[in-house]
Amino acid sequence: MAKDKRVLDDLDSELLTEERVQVKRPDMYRIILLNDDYTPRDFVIWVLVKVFYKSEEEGTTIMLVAHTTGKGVVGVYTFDIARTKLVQVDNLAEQYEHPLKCIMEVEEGGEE
Ligand code: TYC
Repeated sequence: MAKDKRVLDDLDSELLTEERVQVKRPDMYRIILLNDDYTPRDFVIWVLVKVFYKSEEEGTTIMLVAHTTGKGVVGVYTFDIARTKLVQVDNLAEQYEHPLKCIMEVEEGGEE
């Protein structure tokens, strides 16, 4: 009897609640390169190589897509990385006095 009581006491002292942690992947952000009529093509490619670590070939393709369709997808990043890269593009564009612009949009489908 005394032994049974001890078993029950031990069970009581244990945490019997199951912890359920809801995990959700962070939202991701697409960076879009916008075309304009003034920024030199080579400058656009240079920015894509320097800021986004694209190869010359990838940079050229992305630049040409933006040039011909109005915009081109550069890549998908977490919020902080996307924000940082946008600021870097803005700073380079301002420094070299070109109107080059990128925007970021949320990528739907952050998974549960
Ligand atoms: N349209 C520009 C030109 O003809 C080149 C360019 C391409 C500019 C892509 C911006 O995102 C851009 N000089």
